[in-house]
Amino acid sequence: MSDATSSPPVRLGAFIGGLAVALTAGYLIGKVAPNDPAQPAAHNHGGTKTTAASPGGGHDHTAPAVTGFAISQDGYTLVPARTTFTAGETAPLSFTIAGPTGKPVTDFAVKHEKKLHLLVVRRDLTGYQHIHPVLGEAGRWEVPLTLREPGSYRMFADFTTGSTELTLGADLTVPGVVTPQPLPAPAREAKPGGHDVTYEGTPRAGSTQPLLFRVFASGSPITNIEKYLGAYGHLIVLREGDAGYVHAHAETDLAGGAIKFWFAAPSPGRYRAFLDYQVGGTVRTAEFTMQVGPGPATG
Ligand SMILES: [Cu+2]
Repeated sequence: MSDATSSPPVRLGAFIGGLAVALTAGYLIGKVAPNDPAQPAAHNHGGTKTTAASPGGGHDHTAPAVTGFAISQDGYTLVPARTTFTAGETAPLSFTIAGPTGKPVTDFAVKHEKKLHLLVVRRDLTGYQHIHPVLGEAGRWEVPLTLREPGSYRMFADFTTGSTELTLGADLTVPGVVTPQPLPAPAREAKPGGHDVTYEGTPRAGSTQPLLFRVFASGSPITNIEKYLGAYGHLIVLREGDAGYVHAHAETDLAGGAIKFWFAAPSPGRYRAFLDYQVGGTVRTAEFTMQVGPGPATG
């Protein structure tokens, strides 16, 4: 995952020190509500949502709301059983979601075929994992987790209970010598597992734009993309610098063989986009660095 090609190793202490600066400077992990007129609000995985109010679901072209990725929000608290892991060793990641009464939540709604979606990524946006813990006794979630490289990671638990849709986040730490990776240069092609994946479209800040992803093998388009978790693709976009993110979903149907999303970035800058898709029963993740420009001029 992390071949040290460009950055000198630093001690974890220094790495975390830099993060502490970021924290005091107003660290925010946000989810962005895709401002997508074509998508039902139920597809929106953005931050806190109730079914009654969906500020990101309008037709306006104002900047999409960025909701914070807190460990506790709106009465719900993410409670990890452990947050320190050993590099390269598989260990259980276990946690509960404490509800407003303090007791673990047990009544989760199924969204995209799962009661909870868990994302883990190192803060330099490497080591992305999209995994699905199992709900056990008394509201305890558990999943085997392997963090291959030392560093500071972020876990995001994305769930719905009652009418509240939330994503709570917590830090995970892998002690050791950290080799932070620079964000790769923006590119429109990725090569996950023998495929070539390209995208068309121009992401913009505060403006919903279509993105079309096409999958090729040996130069030929792959047209038998399969549904994975109820959609032809799942797109998570993390912002460089604070890992603020969007979880968009594909349109119901393929668009001329392409996986189509509607995407609105919260601000100009660079992002890392992770496209999960399935072909032949195998889920692959195509990763792209996207350069997001300012939205259209408004008069
Ligand atoms: Cu998921």
